[in-house]
Amino acid sequence: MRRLAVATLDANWEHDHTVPSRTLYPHQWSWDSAFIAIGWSHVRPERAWCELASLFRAQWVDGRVPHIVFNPALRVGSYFPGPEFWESGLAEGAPAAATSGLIQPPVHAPAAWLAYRRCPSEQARAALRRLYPRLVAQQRYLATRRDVGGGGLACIVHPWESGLDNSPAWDAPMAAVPADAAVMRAYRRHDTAHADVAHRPTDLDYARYVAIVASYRERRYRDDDLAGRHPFLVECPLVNAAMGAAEHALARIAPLVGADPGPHRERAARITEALVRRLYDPTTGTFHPRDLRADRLVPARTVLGLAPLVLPDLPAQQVSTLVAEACSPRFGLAARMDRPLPSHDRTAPDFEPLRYWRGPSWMNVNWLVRRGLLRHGRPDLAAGLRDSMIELVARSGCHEYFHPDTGVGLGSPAFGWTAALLLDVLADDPAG
Ligand code: 2M8
Repeated sequence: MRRLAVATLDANWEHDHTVPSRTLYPHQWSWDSAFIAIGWSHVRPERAWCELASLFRAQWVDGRVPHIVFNPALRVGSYFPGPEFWESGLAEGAPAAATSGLIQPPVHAPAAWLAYRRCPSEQARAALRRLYPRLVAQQRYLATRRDVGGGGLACIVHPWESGLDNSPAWDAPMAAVPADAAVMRAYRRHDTAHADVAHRPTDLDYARYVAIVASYRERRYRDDDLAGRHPFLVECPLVNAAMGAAEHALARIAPLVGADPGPHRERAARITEALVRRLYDPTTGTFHPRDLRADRLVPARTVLGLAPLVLPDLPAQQVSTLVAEACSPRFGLAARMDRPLPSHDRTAPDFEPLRYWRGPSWMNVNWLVRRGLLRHGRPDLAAGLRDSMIELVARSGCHEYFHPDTGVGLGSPAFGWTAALLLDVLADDPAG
């Protein structure tokens, strides 16, 4: 399995970064690169640092780390929406490279910390030193420019920013975005040429994705006047849990680079407090996204709600209700389990086992939940999850996502973060 994982990463390596998939996603993606760096740290640590460095070279002046960095060597049309759609070059503070204008969950600081822990060396420390101010700027961007709700959390302006593009969590806020599926006749989707249409977001989803980007692009991706104007403004539990976990990781990195860990610890505590205050629903016992435009919590119970488990300072009460939620028939976590957690509540009427983030199992969110379980003293459940993750890839290969019941591989068959995180769980460092 290790050989398969390394071969998958090697095949996706592209001079200074790793593509998520040669066919579906041939450029560099932000949170993919973070997960992939963790995988590289087990086999070729220099590539882990190169991966993170190439991504952060495309950081914007305001601190945002773009969710896609385009490879200029690829032909027009190799991905939709491509650089000609984003027009990042027209925005103030954008880098020389063509990028998107959106972010993804900030899982990079923990990735850098893990890469260092897996293979500490002078070169690794020097790489951390270069990365640290950029990681701090990334956090500052999220905590200031994106605190549209004013409650101490970052808000996402597009479902793509969550990484869980068509999660049922976005159905209610997306329904308010005016769009007509016919808009997509003007564009050519690239994904459906490489993956089954029934396993991907719909044309109506895409019409809305395009409309939301158009609204942000029109103002050159400025964040100063989002409230009241932008069609999608949501506080996501995963993005904010990642932001809190990043402060914890920065507190561990700081002493290594001669910086003060204190402010990171303080910010981490404030983020955890804000998450519980704004996104936790005591009646469901889980976290929900907050739709800022409608000013309410989105009722869907998706795997996003379990993400705050990654916070080491999550209060015991929330830890215990999240573990209960994960162990319920909705997600099926157990010390002995057949399949990893699905991306959506199995018992919900809108659970779709084949359609992308509406049901299938994904390695990265399972990996995050596993780390949370280890943090919070549940090695029994973490072991069950680990076994199920390994078994899934052993049977089906390094697919992008998997049928949550049969384990059949879906999407790209040679997917970067599946390979990378497989390497990490195989190495099994419970101290993380
Ligand atoms: C998927 O998202 C992209 C848009 O960013 C797409 O559907 O084309 C998501 O699964 C996202 O989480 C992931 O980072 C990206 C590349 O793997 O693909």
